[in-house]
Formats: sequence, structure tokens, C-alpha cells
Amino acid sequence: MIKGVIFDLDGVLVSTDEMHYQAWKRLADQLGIFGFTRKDNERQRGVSRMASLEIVLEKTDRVYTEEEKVKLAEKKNDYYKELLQKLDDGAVLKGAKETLAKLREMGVLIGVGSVSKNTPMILEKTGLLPYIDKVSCGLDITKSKPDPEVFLVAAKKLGLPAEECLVVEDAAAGIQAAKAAGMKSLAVGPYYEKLGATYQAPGIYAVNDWKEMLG
Ligand code: B16
Ligand code: MG
Repeated sequence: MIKGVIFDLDGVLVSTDEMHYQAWKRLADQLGIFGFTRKDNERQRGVSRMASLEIVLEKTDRVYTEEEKVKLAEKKNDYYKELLQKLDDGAVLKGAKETLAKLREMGVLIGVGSVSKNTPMILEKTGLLPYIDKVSCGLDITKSKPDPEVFLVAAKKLGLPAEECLVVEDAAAGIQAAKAAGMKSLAVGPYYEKLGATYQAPGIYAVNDWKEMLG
């Protein structure tokens, strides 16, 4: 019996992918890396900030030290945070608020499990915070997805064992993390059919029967 649903943030509850892309593109342009495309950005879905930087740096022969890489990632985050200033509830994905409200009405606990260190700001600016019981994010963990840490921390904060949690994800790394945590998963988003999740739907708006998944 599922008693808690843990939602990934970017790509599941909110759409911030374009902002991530614009911020990485701005950094890439500055570094003289001009071949960074939206397709490359797709590979950054659900991937940590430092691992995302490596995807940008694949396009250059220049070798950066770890210290330089940290500075580059900070710079991208500054650009991203500038863009986040304009974030509002228009970025909330279709059906997200309704789903969270419905699940809560059904007595289900709501968690967020995101590797983003900007999670608190995003939840606040989009007005999602009141719908959520516990947040586990990049600020709580040392290992990114596909490591299960972010979901295990969420389950612990919700006071539930892993087998009583269902993860909702849009990224391959996230579905792998759910499996490694011993949790069932629902895949949503453009690649929902290819992620190997327990359940699949194009978006949370398309899920009619939560009861069936909750068991
Ligand atoms: P930040 P999620 C992930 O969020 C994004 O999908 C990914 O593109 C981003 O690199 C990562 O957060 C880190 O975000 O730079 O804000 O700490 O999908 O786990 O909600
Ligand atoms: Mg995601």
C-alpha cells in the first residue's frame, strides 16, 4: 500500500528546462563553445549541476581544473537564478496542483525529491509549497540521481518505509534512483515510455486512476 508519493520537481511539477538551457547556453557562448544545443540540454535532464557542466565541456578540447569547473557551475547558477526571478505559477505543469490537492484529500503524504539546490526558491515562487508535506533536495544530499539518496531522505522525512512510497519522475536517472531505493515509479514527460518505470503516463494530468497505483 502506497502512503506517500514523492515527486521530482523539474519536468514533473514545474517546467524549468528552458531556463536551464538558456543559462547553460549563456555560459557555453562565453566559453567559446558554440555547438551547445537543446538536444545536449535534454541529456542534462535530472542530472546534477556538475554532471551537467561536463556535458557542456564535452564540446571543447580545453581542460579545466576542478576549481575552475566549480566556478563555471556557480556562474551558470547565477544566470539560472536571474531567470528564476521571473518564475511564477505559470511554470507549474498541467494538472500538478490539482493532483497534489487530490492526493492529499485521499490521505496520501506528498514529498518532493529533486537534486536541484534551487528547489526551495522554485517551490516558493510557483506557489507549490503549501501542497507539499516534506522536501528532499540537492541541499540535503551528497550523491545525485541515479543514487537513491534523495528519495530515501524524502521517505525518511515523510516517516515512511521505501516500499510505501511511489516516485514520479521524468528522467532516466530518476527512475533508476527510485528502483535503487526500492520504490515503485511512475514515468511522465516526453520520454515516459522509454524509462522502464513501473507505471507510465504522458504527464500527471493524464493519470485518472491514482487509486490503482496506490494499491
Ligand atoms: P540546480 P530534478 C534537476 O532537477 C534538473 O532536471 C537538472 O537539469 C539540474 O541540473 C539539476 O536539477 C540540478 O539543479 O543546478 O538547480 O541545483 O529533475 O531532480 O528536479
Ligand atoms: Mg526532472
